[in-house]
Amino acid sequence: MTETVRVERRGGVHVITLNRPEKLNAFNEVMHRELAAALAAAEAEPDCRAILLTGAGRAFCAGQDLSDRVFEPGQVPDLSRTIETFYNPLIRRLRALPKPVVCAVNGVAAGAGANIALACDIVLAARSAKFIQAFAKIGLIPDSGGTWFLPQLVGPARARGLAMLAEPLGAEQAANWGLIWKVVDDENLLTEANALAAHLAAQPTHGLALTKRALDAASVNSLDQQLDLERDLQGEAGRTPDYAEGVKAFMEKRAPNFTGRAA
Ligand code: LHQ
Repeated sequence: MTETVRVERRGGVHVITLNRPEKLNAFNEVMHRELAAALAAAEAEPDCRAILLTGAGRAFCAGQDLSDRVFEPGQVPDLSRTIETFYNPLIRRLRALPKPVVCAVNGVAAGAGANIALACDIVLAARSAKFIQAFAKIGLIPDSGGTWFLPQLVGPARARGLAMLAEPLGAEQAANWGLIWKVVDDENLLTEANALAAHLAAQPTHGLALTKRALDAASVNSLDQQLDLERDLQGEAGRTPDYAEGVKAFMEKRAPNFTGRAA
């Protein structure tokens, strides 16, 4: 147990809970450091084959802790430095993590908190949860990948509305717009998210890691380049023991027993 981030190991799943409920799990530097350490440990531990990220209390995450950000007259803040030091490495780590990351958005997700959720691979949200690109209300731009994720996920018109109006978007509409995977009744969120993460932890982990890489590359590649990438990554997937096991299990009409290993 750490101060601002809780980690529980449940089988092959590391459940990581943002734990500053009195601040709606807003990020200070300690929470950034503890989350980075928890994700690094999940990545390094071979027994960990999926991650579930959620928040303690009634919120998922309210973004940057603004009580850390009250400036004296004449003091010029350096937000680029904060982003370079903390938020960008976090988003890059979530996207590059070679294991599936499920996010259970248990309540409001605002500012960077919303975009950290969108950086995860599969996002479930409680029916009462809301996504708020709160940045415009304090003179900022959507960060933590928001200006990239939003147009990709919901298209340019809705991305502009969300970014410039900073209005709350309910979980159901978020799912209808394609921002997230699924809405779940509040009381079932954690049960369903845990089951999904446990399912993913028993899948061919290396194949899923290669799938993440291919999907992330698609936004900058031409079809030709993407076909070449798929050829290369599929070659690698085909050399994993899980491919051999998957085919064998199919032919033998039994459930596969995947190890998740690369080779
Ligand atoms: C908070 C916060 C919070 C501190 C609620 N901080 N205390 C990156 C680079 C560098 C710098 C700048 O930022 C960034 C990225 C960003 O994330 S910028 C965007 C920062 N986040 C926001 O602007 C969201 C601010 N919060 C809100 O708009 C509301 O609190 C939401 C909509 C999240 C929830 O509203 P309510 O459910 O009505 O709750 P509340 O407002 O009453 O908040 C409950 C408590 O949590 C309250 O404290 P109190 O002592 O009065 O009970 C808030 O002050 C505190 N809190 N968010 N970000």
